[in-house]
Amino acid sequence: MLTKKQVDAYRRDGYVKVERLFKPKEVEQLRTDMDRIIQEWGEVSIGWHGPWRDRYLPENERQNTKAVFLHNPHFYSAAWGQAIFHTRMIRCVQQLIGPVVQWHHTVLHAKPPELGTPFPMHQDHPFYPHDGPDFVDCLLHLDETPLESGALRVVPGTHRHGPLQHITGKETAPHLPPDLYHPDRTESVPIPAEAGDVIFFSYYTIHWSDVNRTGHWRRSVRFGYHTPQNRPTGKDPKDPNHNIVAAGFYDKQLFAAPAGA
Ligand SMILES: O=C(O)CCC(=O)C(=O)O
Repeated sequence: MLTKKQVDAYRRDGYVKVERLFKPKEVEQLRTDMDRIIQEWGEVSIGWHGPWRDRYLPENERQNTKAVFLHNPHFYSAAWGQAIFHTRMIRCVQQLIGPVVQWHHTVLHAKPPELGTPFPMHQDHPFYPHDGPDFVDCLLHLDETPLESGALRVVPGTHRHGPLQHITGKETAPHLPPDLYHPDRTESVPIPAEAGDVIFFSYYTIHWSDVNRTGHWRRSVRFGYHTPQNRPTGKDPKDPNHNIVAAGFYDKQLFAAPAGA
């Protein structure tokens, strides 16, 4: 459960961290399974492509970063399937967006040791645009995540701006124009975390993270949840993808209701 203070902080700042929401035993199981998933199914890449790299990394590091990204860990592990319905996490989401909650995605973002990839400033909205504000990203930390490991950083209050124009295209991951939004000019708050901590943030909240410069993995898994009224932009709402109801009941009235109703 979130306290009133935590709910208020989310509404004001667009994010809130809940410490040890996943108990050590739960984290242990998820970590063990994730190790195996990475070993058997994971592929190392440099991370997100795009011109932003020239503005965030020194020349000798620009194309040498490392990342393991992996969608749908529940394709491989029941523990990760059950995590979609993790009672304490879902209760928090309900407090933030309401009683009926749809799961949208689960994705691993792992930064390997030494040069684990950074992420440029962005909102998550352009990655999975929906037509309303009630979309919460939940970043579960599997490892101790000090600042030097590339912890998440957020720009408080930016969720209130709604969707912003991003640089997009075939050659790049969506990111905010560095001339307008860049760590050198845009103040952000770092959120170091422990294993089991979850950071809840709006998909409108501007965030980024730096290189992992430690000798340890920094693995975090993002779960996305939204209200059924918050529909994917440009898609048929009857599209069967991503419609797992994680809390409550999706009744016909909600289907007819517009976003934000
Ligand atoms: O894991 C991170 O540090 C950032 C990930 C991110 O940008 C995201 O989840 O959208």
